[in-house]
Amino acid sequence: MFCCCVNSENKKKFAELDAKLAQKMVESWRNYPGHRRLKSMDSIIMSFPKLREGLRNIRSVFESYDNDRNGTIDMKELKKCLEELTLSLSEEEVKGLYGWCDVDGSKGIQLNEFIVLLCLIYLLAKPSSESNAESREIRPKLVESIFDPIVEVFLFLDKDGKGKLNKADVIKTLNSEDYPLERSPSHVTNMRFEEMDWGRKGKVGFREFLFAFMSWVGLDDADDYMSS
Ligand SMILES: [Ca+2]
Ligand SMILES: [Ca+2]
Repeated sequence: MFCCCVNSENKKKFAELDAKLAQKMVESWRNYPGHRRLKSMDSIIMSFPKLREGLRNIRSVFESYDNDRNGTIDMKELKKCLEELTLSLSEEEVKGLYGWCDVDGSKGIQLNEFIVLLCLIYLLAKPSSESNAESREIRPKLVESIFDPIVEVFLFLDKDGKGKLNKADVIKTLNSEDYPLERSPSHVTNMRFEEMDWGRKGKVGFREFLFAFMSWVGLDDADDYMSS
């Protein structure tokens, strides 16, 4: 019984975090102009090698916190990491983030989950507009240069700026170009969307998008993950 309560409590916590993130995307869509410069999927795909390289660079950060070198970040290692990023989060918040990003339930944060975790912390700590509040910076150079372009891709696909991707818009955008991952008809773009749409709700938030995106750009670990 107790266990069920904890789970539903967690679910509520994750839903709150997802809502916060969606709100952040709505604000970014309005306040940051970067995504309006993107014209087509083609131009986005041209940037995949650079993005893949950037994401790979996070591996060294990951390894520096994986003290026992077992390939996953456990709760203790994560706390150390957050401390060094000078993020003062409560025990509850750390647990929330940990569970929110440990999506495969493997009781540990693997590299791709760690990338998502860093990105979500970066986004949620980022001020809503240029003029707004002071920013809590997380290794700004490394992190910004990697995550900002990925956020722009999400915002490009989010045609109505509501903070979630809807299926019709994504499929339309992917189909309107030569989709170079596979030049195939709509069932492929359907599949691409379904890779992201875990809850089969026809709407995809940034967290789900980011997991799928790492696999699209060809990040090594992400592929194992998506096919497992
Ligand atoms: Ca470890
Ligand atoms: Ca995991």
